[in-house]
Amino acid sequence: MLQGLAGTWVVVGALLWGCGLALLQGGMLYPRESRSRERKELDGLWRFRADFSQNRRQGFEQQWYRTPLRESGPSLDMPVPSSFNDVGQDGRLRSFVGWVWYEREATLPQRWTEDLGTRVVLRIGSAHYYAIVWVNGVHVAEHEGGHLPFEADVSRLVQSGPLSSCRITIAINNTLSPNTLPPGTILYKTDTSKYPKGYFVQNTNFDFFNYAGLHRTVLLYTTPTTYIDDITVTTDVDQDTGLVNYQIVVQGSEHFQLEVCLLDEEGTVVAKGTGGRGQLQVPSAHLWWPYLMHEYPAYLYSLEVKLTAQTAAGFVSDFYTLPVGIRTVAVTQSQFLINGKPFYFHGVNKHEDADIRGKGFDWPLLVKDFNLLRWLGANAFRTSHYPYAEEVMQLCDRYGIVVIDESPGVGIVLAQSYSNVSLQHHLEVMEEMVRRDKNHPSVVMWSVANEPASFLKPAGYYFKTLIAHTKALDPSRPVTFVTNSNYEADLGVPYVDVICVNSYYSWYHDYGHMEVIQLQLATQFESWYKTYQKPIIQSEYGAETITGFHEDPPLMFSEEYQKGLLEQYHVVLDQKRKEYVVGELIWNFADFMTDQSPQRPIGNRKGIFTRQRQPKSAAFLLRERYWKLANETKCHRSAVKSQCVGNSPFTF
Ligand code: BDP
Repeated sequence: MLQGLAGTWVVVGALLWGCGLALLQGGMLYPRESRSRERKELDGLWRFRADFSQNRRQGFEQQWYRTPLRESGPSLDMPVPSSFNDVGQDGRLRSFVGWVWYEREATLPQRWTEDLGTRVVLRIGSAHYYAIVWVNGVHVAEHEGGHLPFEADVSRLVQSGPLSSCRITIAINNTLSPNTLPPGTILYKTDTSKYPKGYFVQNTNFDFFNYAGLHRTVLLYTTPTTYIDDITVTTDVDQDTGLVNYQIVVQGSEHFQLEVCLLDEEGTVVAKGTGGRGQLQVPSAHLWWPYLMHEYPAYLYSLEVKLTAQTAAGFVSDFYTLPVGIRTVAVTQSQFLINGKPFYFHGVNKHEDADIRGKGFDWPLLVKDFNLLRWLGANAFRTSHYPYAEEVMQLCDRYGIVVIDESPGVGIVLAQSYSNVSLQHHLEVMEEMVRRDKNHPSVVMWSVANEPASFLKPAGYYFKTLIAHTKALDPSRPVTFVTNSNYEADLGVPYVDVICVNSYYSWYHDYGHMEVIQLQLATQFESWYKTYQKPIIQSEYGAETITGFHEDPPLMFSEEYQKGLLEQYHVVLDQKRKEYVVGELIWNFADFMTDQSPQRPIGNRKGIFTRQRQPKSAAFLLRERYWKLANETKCHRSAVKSQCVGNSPFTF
């Protein structure tokens, strides 16, 4: 349904029918258990060895994957998921660049190894950065990129003999190059009066520590050999009827039937369909609303898909259930609309980062973060600066936290990083990301990059191509990248749907002069808007703050300065949000680890929470603000003026 909005961009969910993932083969459904599917997580202790040899290639020269790792030398215990950098006491491992080797045995249920109608898949949630995988010494997969899952069908290997276990070896290299995402460079220091022979360092143009390892769950799961490979859902609303468009891809047979059922949260079937594509209609649909925008936010239906196929071995069935939120997203010249209502992003930028585990996935940390977000009254975050774990996205769906889903395109500042090789890789990464996250109602916009040198000549073609490709993959969502370039010089912004701008007034310049913030920020907004007439999000602003430092009058690094700086921004945001500013995301949710430098006192301290998730004074300031903003939205929606009194958080 094409809506006649006056704006620059209109949601066209139905067009997704025509969408084809041009370069990638196959789906990447989250591995869920069902009547036909089992999963076996391989989290826990793995054997580990870093290859400290001069060329870092000893593991390949000696073929460490051929025999158990313990046979080719000493190994360490390494937890998975976790970064390897911070768990040990060896400084060399913390800053290691090159190949590391992980290995573990998996014991397999008898049916998996004996039933030839079972397909066994090895899935790696994230291996940073380049990974090669062997099962029982046989190469099964290679993958480039540290933040997205990849898989290998290992059925043939585990079913080829009387096996009760298999040995999984994963070699991972965290070296970055000008063509990787994010980019980086290796610098050899050849002055032998200063550096030992062969000395090198890895340089990056991003501001977070290049943690590496197996950051997310590694697991084995099964499907029947004829199976549901991919599901794509887009939704729309017609009056009060919810429209759920689905498209299902099946692998393993050409002769099959598909039945789909949509269930509400009570488990009642509200719509049914058959076939590989179709539209389900849900009268009086419960829409998926963001947190604090509705009395019942984040309503999720369940799409149950049943596949039956006739194979040589008889009838097989496969079942997969996908959570579905019915909602629309649209952008006008000055608004961001969710379900046709103006949405104002009041939230944070995050990092996957914590003590000891680095970027390793951790349920307690995740639940704590979501509790903090909801305490804060945040309704949104950006996955700065790479795609986060799938479980994070699932919680966003569940709690109604709106997501700007960002690719690892951070630190694209070298001319070489605009080459065709880089662009091709970036296009593939967008495909992997859209393929993984396309069905999350919480994801309302894709961000293809953060703070690229978008003033460089090749940036125009690069971003035009990248954004067009992302829109072709998913015409149902707007696309952006986050800029810190000058509005007159930026060659990528003409192609975005929403302008996302980062600025650090009175932090990286005009140190200590908070009195200039209002003027500079107003000029920033007005210049961008006059040039493009597109909605604007203040996608980063903030100040470094060491918790417990107090100075009044405020001095830089004190809690008072962080609060004062934020308050200056808020004055202008409050004026401009009445016009075309549609969001504000603080930098950053929590303090996080970076490379060592004189500007980073054990990491970046711009968090409103410490790295251990304790609030600084600014967290209370933002909490008051976000709940007030939420109250306004609620009042706007329901026109219940009596609930708009005061600043205190309301509860539904
Ligand atoms: C911005 C970057 C972010 C940095 C932040 C900072 O987007 O990654 O951490 O600045 O300097 O430019 O704190």
